[in-house]
Amino acid sequence: MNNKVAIAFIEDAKKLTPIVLRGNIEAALNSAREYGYDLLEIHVIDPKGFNCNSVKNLCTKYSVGIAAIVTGQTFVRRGLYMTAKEKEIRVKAIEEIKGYLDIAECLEAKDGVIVGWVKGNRPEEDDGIYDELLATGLSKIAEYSIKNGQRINVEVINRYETNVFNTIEETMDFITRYGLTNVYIHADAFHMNIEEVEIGRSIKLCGERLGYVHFSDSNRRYPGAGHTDFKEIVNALLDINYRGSISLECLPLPDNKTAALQGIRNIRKFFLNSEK
Ligand code: LER
Ligand code: MN
Repeated sequence: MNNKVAIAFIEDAKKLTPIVLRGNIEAALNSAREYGYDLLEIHVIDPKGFNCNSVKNLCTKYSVGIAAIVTGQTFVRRGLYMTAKEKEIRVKAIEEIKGYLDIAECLEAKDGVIVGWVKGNRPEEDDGIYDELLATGLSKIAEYSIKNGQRINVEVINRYETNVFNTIEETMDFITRYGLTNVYIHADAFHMNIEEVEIGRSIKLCGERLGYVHFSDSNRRYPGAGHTDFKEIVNALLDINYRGSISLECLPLPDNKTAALQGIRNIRKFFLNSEK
């Protein structure tokens, strides 16, 4: 398997948030290494209070790199999003995302920054300006990301969590329509299972534009604990020569350690079986 394998981490979250590693970041880096992961994906709660240099030293100490920095908490905890009709909220959201990009630069994140829920939601009465707002916001942060040697990955999320793009095709169309550079697709096996007609075909549609991938099963447990056809997913990733990381973002069930260990074991197994 040529891809690095990452595991998601957050300091604290609700019990059923699909993130396995929680708590102290040093303990998380230690666990990531112990379980065999190459990289940590950090859901940073607040970029302002984040001590980048100390995390950098810990990454060296535990020989674990950083895959990506996730911006979702900007929306979840502070209600900021890029498509808000209030300019003040949009400006604050974009400033925060730049803070996440600075962290990604400092930690030399391999895959960049994730823009998921921070895209926000369209109001029922969409008067057509929301695509414009999103495109403007994305080009601002993409421009910033080029300067700091990072990239933007737009996560495609299912309809029950957001109404701004639910399929890969819609997201690809948007990126092409607005000519966005340094903006990549972030595919998540759980969301694809809900929204895509043919998962393999959708992955192939991304080609070089696929920047990042989350793995969890149909029930959002570790890959292999549900009925998602990972063979189809992995074959498509191999077909397009995907070089980004595979990141475990799943429920910590039946417990955190089992999810982490079974997750990486099955991810490696799926790739090994497809590469044969
Ligand atoms: C949300 O369901 C998700 O998949 C996360 O990666 C968003 O941060
Ligand atoms: Mn995800």
